Amino acid sequence: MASAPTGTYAASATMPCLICETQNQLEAVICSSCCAPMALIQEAVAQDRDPCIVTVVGDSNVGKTVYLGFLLDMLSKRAEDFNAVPKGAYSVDLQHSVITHLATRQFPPKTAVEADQWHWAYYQVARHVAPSKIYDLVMPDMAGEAIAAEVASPKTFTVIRSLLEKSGGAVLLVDAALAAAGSPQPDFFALKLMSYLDGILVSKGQERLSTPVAIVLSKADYCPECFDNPRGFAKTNLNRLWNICENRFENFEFFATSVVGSIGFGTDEYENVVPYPLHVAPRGILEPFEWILSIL
Ligand SMILES: Nc1nc2c(ncn2[C@@H]2O[C@H](COP(=O)(O)OP(=O)(O)O)[C@@H](O)[C@H]2O)c(=O)[nH]1
Ligand SMILES: [Mg+2]
Ligand SMILES: [Zn+2]
Repeated sequence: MASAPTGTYAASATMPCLICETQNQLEAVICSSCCAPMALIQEAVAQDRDPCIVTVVGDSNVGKTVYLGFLLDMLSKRAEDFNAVPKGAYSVDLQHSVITHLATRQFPPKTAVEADQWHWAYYQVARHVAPSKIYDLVMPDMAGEAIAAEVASPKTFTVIRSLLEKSGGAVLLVDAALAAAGSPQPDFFALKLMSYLDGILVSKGQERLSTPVAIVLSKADYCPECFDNPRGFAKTNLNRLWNICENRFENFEFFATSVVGSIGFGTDEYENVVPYPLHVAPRGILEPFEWILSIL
């Protein structure tokens, strides 16, 4: 009969999650509480710097996945004077999926609501002008439904709150095409999100909300006037959002973006009319991001 092991049964080593601070087993792949990949934490510990988290938020279907995929792709292709290195192959998955779909003239599929299915990306970004300053960027691609659920009743998706609490900056996507067509939905959703963000930042003890928030008017190819004057477009078509920004946020700016140059319409296998991107012509993708880094 084997003798009982003499070693101690000390709890095996744990590590706090970078996002929600829950203790996880060292060998865990994703955080048991918020589903952030534990590889993030290991990378961050190895860097010995506080990572800079930039969170992309917005309603379902505003274009978060497409925007984030393009942003990461442009950064890793050394756009402007950025130099970005993905840390871990999992970081490339989102970019890979978005670019591959658009190359075959399709938009990527809808992001799953479940947090354990989200793509997370961890990139180290430096600029040629100041190569010694390195930003560790953590950017998850979240589902709009999850963001809406959390904003409507906080603590439904705690990962979203933890992320925003830890974020150095946020990118809020607003569907400019819908707003230009007269729908109040983009304005109300953005207003709710900004007031949610306001609440989080206030509880962090910031009296003046200095966290930079870049408001990205997406799908601006449908309403090109956005590019000429994004602030003017927001004042006219997103007045509630404009007012809360002006009243509560010290650092906010509006940007117009679009990823496609032209769109065709066809039907899918269920006979639904769906848009097909005929050619890719990214505009205004890097500017919001550059602006956030200039404030951090
Ligand atoms: N016209 C136009 N449509 C876009 C653009 N980006 C996204 N879309 C449309 O918006 C839909 C949703 O995009 P997605 O990135 O999945 O949105 P998410 O739900 O916020 O992640 C896509 O399927 C496209 O139909 C763009 O730059 N221009
Ligand atoms: Mg998505
Ligand atoms: Zn966690």
